[in-house]
Parts: sequence; C-alpha cells; structure tokens
Amino acid sequence: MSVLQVTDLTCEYRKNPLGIGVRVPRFGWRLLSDSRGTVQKGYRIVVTGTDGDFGTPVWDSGYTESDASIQVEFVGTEPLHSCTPYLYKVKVWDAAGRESEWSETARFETTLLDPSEWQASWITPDAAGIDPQSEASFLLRKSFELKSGIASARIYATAAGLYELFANGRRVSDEVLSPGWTSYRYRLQYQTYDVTDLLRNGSNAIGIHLGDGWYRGGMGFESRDFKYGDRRAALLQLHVKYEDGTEEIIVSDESWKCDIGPVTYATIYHGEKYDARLEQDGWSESGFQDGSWTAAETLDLPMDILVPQENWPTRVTETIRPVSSFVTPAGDRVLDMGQNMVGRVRLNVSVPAGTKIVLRHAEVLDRDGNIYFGNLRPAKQTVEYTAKGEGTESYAPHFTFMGFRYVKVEGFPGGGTLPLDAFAGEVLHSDMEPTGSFETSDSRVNKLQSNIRWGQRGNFLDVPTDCPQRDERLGWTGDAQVFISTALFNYQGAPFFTKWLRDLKAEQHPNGGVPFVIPDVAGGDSSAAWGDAAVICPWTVYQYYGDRRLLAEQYGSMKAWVEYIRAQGTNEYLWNTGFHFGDWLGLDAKEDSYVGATPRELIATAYYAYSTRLLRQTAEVLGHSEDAAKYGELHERIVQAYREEFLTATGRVAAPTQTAHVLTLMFDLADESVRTRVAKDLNDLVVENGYHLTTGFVGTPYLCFTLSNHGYHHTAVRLLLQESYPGWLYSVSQGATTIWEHWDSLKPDGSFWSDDMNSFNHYAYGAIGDWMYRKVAGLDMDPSVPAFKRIHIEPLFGTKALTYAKASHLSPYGNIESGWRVDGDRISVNVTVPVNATAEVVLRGATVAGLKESGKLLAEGDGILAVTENEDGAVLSVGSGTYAFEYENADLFRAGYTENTVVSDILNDEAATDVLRKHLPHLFEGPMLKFLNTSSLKQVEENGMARVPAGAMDAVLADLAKL
Ligand code: RAM
Repeated sequence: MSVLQVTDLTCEYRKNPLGIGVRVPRFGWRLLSDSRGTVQKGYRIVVTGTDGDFGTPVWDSGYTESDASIQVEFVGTEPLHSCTPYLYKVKVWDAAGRESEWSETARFETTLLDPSEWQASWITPDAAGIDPQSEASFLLRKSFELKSGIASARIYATAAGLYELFANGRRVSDEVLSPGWTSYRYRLQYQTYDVTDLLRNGSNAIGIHLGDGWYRGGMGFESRDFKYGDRRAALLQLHVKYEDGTEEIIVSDESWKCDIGPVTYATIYHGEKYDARLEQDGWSESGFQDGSWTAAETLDLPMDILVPQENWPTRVTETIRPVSSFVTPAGDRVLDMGQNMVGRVRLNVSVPAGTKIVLRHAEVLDRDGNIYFGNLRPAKQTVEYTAKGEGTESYAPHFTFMGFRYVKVEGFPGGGTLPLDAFAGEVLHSDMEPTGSFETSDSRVNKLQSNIRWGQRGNFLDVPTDCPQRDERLGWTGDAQVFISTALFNYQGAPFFTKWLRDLKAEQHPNGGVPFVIPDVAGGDSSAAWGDAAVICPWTVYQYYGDRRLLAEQYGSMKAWVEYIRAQGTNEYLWNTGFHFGDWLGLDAKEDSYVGATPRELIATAYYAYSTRLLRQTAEVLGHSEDAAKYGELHERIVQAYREEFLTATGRVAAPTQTAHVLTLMFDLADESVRTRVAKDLNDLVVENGYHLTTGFVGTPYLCFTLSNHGYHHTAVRLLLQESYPGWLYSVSQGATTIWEHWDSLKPDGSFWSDDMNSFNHYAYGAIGDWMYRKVAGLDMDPSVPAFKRIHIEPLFGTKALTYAKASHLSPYGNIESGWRVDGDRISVNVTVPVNATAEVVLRGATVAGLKESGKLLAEGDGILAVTENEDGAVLSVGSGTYAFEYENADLFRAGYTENTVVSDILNDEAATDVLRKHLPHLFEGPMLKFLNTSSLKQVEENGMARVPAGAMDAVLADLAKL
C-alpha cells in the first residue's frame, strides 16, 4: 500500500493552540509520501465544535482543488465563538490520484474575541496597606468555591509588570517572564492557561506573584530609566465550565487580598534579591489565612491595549551544568558555564538560615584570568539569595535574566572551588521551534554556526535585542533587520516577528519615521538601515512562510517608511540628510569613531532604493497595482540618482570601501554594463586586504553574498575561513561561544575593546549564517515563490579547504536538505525536497551524461521532471523526495589561479607560494615582493624590474593550475 499522509497540523503556526484571538485563523499541514514527485491536488478540511461531531461541522471545505497546504484560511459557515475549543482534521488528494486517510484530529481554542468580554479589573495592593513604590514583589490571592462537575477551566491573565500564576499551590505554567515585552502603551499581551486539572470542586485559590520587569524596572541606556507606568497591576479572568453547561467567571477585583512577596528587589538590568525567609507557605492555597493581608484596589489601566499572546512564550529551553569552578588570581570563586548563555542560575543548596549567596554574572575573564564586569556598564546583573535554612532549597530568579558565561559566587559556605551540582544554568528565550542545521568539514565553521545560534537564543528573548547583558537589551531595528534572514533559517520565527512588527507599526511616528529601538524606550529618530526594518522584516517573513496577512497588515507601515524617506531633504530620489548610524562599527572608521568610512548618504540612498523595491514587490503580491507602478517608477529614479551621485560612468564606486561596493551590487544599483567591474573592484579590495573584511553592520551581511553572486565564491569562502583578525573565525579562535559586537571585542593581545560598548553576545555579524545556508550548502529559495514551495539548490563548493557541507531547513512544507561532499574528483550532492514542493537543482560542473542519481544514469521520471545543461553545469527540476547525485569533475575544486591572480593572493596560500618560489626564487630575495604585492602575475611578467625569464611565468601558471 502506498503512503500519502497528512501530518503536523497547525493553526496560526501552532500545534493545538489555546488562545487563538483571530476570527479567521489560518491552517497548515505537511504531507508524507512514499513516492517521489508528490504534489497535493486537492484537500478537504473539516472543523467542528466541542461536541467533536464532524457530521455537524462549523466548516467543511468539501473537496477543494488546490495545492495550498499552508496559510489556508477558515471560511466557516458560522463565525467562531469566543473561549471555545474546536477540532479539525484534513485529508488530501495527490496529482497521482491517491487519497489520504484523515489526519489525526487536531484542536484549537479561541480566546476572548471581543474586548467587551473582559469583566475583570486591573488590581494592585491598596496603597493604604502596601507602599506602591516598594521594590519588593507583590502577592495577590483569591479563594473561592466551585461546584462539582468541572468540565474545563481557563485563565486569561496579564500584568502591568511581570507575573507568575499559581492555582491551589501549583505553578499554572512553565512560561516565564510573562506577559513578555511589547510596546505597552499600545499593546499588551494576555495569556491563556488551561487550569482544568488544577481546580477541584469545593475550595480553591489562585495566586499571582507580581514584579516590575520591563514595565516598571527602568529601561534604556545612559540612565534613561524609562518606565511605562508608576504602579504594577494584574488582570485575571477565570472561566469555569461545568458539565451541565453552566459557566462561572471569577475575576480580579477588590475582593482579592495582597501582601509583599519574597522577592525584595528585581529589575531587568540589575538582577534580583530574594529572601526565602519571607516565603509564606501555602499562600496560593485556599486554606491560607490571609486575614492580615491588605485589600486590593483597582487601577484604571487601559483595556483596549489587550491582545492575546502573539509570540512563542518564553521558557527554560535547556539546562546546562557548569563545566568548572575555580578561584581567580584576585581570589574570587567563579563558575564557568562553558557557554555564554542567557537566562539564570538555579541554586540547589542546603545551608543555614540567613546565609546570603551572591551571584554576579559576567561574560568573560580578563587577560589575568579575573572575572570582568567592565562591559556591563551600570547593569549589575547580580542575584542575592538569602536562605531559609530548611533542607535543600531550590531557587532561580523570577523577574530578571542575565547574559553570562562566568558567575562570581560570594557567601557560599566553605572555601576553594564550588560544588558544581549546586548550580544549573537555565537557558531562557522565546520557545521557537528549531528549524535549521548547518555543518561543514571545518569544525571552526561549525563552531561559528553554534555561536550564531546561541546569539539568536540569547537575544530572542521575546524581543530581538542587540545584547542581553549590559544596560541596553533593546530591540534595535538595524540589528534585527540584518539578522532576520539567518534567524528564520535557524528557528521558526513568524510569531516572534509578527508581534515585534506590530509593535514597530504601533510606534512608528506619524510622519513614517521609525524609532531606533522597538519597543521604543530610548527615543530617537530614523536612521537608514535601521528604520528599513519596517520593510525588510515583513518581506522576509513573507518569503519564509508565505505570510501574506502580515504583509497586508504591515503594508501601511512599509509605505509610510518609504514616504518618510522621500520627504527628507530637497531631492526626493536621494537621501542625503539627517542622522545615520552609517556602516556601524565598520573597521574603516576614523580613530575614535563608531561609524565606518562608507558615506552615510550612499548607504541611506542604497537602502532607500532597496526598501522601495521591496515595497513595489509587496504591492504586487497584495494586488495594489497602482502602488506597484508608482513605486516601480520611484525605484528607477532612485537608482538613477544613485548612479549619478555615487558611480562613475565606467563603474567606479565613489567610495573605495568594501561596504559601498557591496551595497551597490547587492541592491542592484549598478548598470549591468559595469557590474563586472564593481565586482572585480570589490574582490580586489578584499584580496589586497589579505582576505580581511573592513565592513560594519551594514556591509557585513551581504559581503560574501556579493562575492559569491559575481563569480568570487572562492574569495568569499576564504573570508569565511580567515582566522586572523578581522573575520568570523577570529573570535572562534579566541574561544568565543557567541558572536561579538566588535570584530575585536577581545584583541589579539588579550585586552578588550573599550568598556563603553563591548558586548560578547551581539548577533549582528552572525548574519553570515544566511549565506552559509544558501551559498555554501546551497539550500536556497526561489524568491518568486514564498515559503520554499519552489526550492533552489545550488552549492557553490568553493575551495578544497571545505570537503563537505550540509544544511537542513524545516520549511512550512517539510524538511529540506542540501549537502555535498567531494572525494578526489568525485562530487556527491544529496537533496531532499518535501512533498508539495519542487526544486531546481543546479549541479555545478556536472554534465548530464556524466551524472548519476542513486547509482543510475540520470533520466527523466521518478521525481526528476526536467534536465538541461548550461555553462554552469546540469540543471534539474525535481519533485519531492530524496536524491543522491554523483558526478566527477577534476577542475571544480581547483584554487582557480590565473594570470590575473594578484601576488598577495598567492602569498596567502602556502602551496601557491611554493610554486612561485620554485620558478622565480629571486623574487623572494630583498624587497621585490613588496613592490609587486598588488600586481597580477601578468603584470609581474610585464614588469621589467621583476626580471622574469622567458617561459618562467608559463611554468608558474601550469603548476598553479594543478592546485
Ligand atoms: C548600540 C548597539 C546596537 C546598535 C546601536 C546603533 O547600542 O551596538 O547593536 O544597533 O548601537
């Protein structure tokens, strides 16, 4: 029997979600098939109410001829009700005429679809009883009676602050740092919890533990101390449904009782103090005596900002043990987690009452081996725990998080090294599904990939932040924009960016300008390459997930940003006014400057062109044809203005920087006739710099792409593999476990970049990951068809330095794999294409006649839809399935030296240097090579001073060709 199976049902990207807040949810599923080339021809989806009777559905699509298996919108015969569970199932037919079984039944549940359904009030301790300005956490509780026959119970809750929820003495959920961080002035998420199993008939109690968090803890660098509000508060509504069909609703109101909690201090930047002696046993249980507690008072906080949870919740996603403990030269007792991580340390201790254990978190040790706090700026990230002295106590901070690898421990009984089993690192971040893997034959590159992922984990704690440790941890738009594409390869990020982009839209200025950070706690106006996040991020989410709805939602915001730029200055086609961060942290910056040498107006205009192009494409996708034409024309004029201002007619880029060349090529700003020249100039800039980059935040993400796209993939790979400063592997060689903010955060001599801005966990330069997936492993998308429905596989191979690379990406349609290996002259390429997708596979250097698949000579059929050959190699169109291609090509992995190769390039390669030395030994005597360093071999031959004997250069070239 053949297999065609429907799996992985999702509703709004989630499996069996609670708390669906939209009236038209979108469904998706994946398909399994035991034969190649399977495409869905039609589907049927049936959604039914709680009775589970699919015979009386709220929506039965019937057989629907369509290949859509993602983003399928609900079109029920009746609207969805609030707070109601629904069941659904799917079956499909494929083009070969097969019909699948029904999928397993999945469920989703709606939340409060109408804001008027909120009956609860915002509550906080009565100011007469508890000082609202107290730094201590608050406990809020309510006990109540329930009848027997509870069928289901849900809590909808949130806080102005951070909260932990308890029912009858138990934590209701493993989610932490709820309700997360949004632009609270406009939007505040509430959470939905299933508490059916925690409640019982008779007496019950609910407790809320309330802290300040992002809301009131003071955010922003340079002591901005930004607070959203003056008083914390909680909001809760419990819906209990009984088997007899009745319902009871319990809400937060003045009947609640309040007290001070055991957290005596907590803020995001500075850490937490906790006194376990202040714990009150049973405080969230019904029998607890709360007679001495203070009443709650209601606060008039807005209700119209409430939105159901949009992002993945934050959770402990991994627990790591310290790898060692040691005493530093300064005498500190320090733990090494072995990994720069973000989260918290859990203590498991048995110590006398009143023992105070202090944990101070830091990222690095200085060159003397002492723990280094300098780069944290004012952020203390210190945790103080005072024990109650009753057996083993387990504690981890409640309302904060730290970015650290090392922990200085004070007050721990005994001396010398610390018992490792008393400490565990709890890694916290938005609990996104991992969707990517990347590996090569070079373990240093694999470490880089690991560092990129850790950088993402640490800085995707509900908001895409620049860094997780110093007094910043902010949603810098530029950083998010450069990294989003890499991020979406590695993790499922649609809900994460949907939430953040809605915040961006909410906080966009009336003139279309975009604040530097979202949520905006820093003020500041718009900068090129930062504000462009408004356009680039929704477009990227659309490309990865086909999320047209997000694109439609953000369209106004995208357009407002482009119109904002257009309104700047006096020339509507150039952006040459205002403040810009420029090529932030570029290495060609002037002494004592953060801003790289590439002119800011060049960057601003290049991004203006790029955003306008994406806006035009968005208008096309959304069917706004007038806008598409309008922005198409605007784009052309910007490109024209760019050429006039920043390019000579013969293709010289006005600014001789790597970044200027990169943007010119990546955003298609040069006329075709001069592109080759721009690319060659860029390659020369890199080669002349000894295969080192000089790019900052703006140029770095695209540097290798532009080289690879224009025939210099060899150079790109050598940049990747460059171990000496500056380059990606420099930090790896220095033992980094995350990506650094500066190429030389830690200098070769062991000293640090200045304390004023030096993060060891900054994902921006991790943007290289995108290129690693697409160009090194060759796993790419066809940009004209979103969500990887049409895949593009084209490994570029590169140099002999890498002998294999492989990547996978779990796309909406299923897992994609692309991997290659070279063994002598034999090249094998393995490809997996998910069902209902197709791929174009370009096998560089292959001929159709010499190509085998799974051991057999290539022929159309069995998934292989079409085969052609061009100057690059064999080009195949394939359907779903797994393919093992094999061919031989002796030249592909040659270093590719020619008479145009520059001497410095030869000198960077030991084997090539030997060739030159063998045939032209005299060049190595005296300073001759210093004269010839930037000359090509041809120029050397022509240079009389070099005294190259007749025929010698031919011998050099012949030998080089063998490398
Ligand atoms: C710093 C951070 C951040 C960057 C801004 C401009 O605060 O490095 O990453 O985007 O500056």
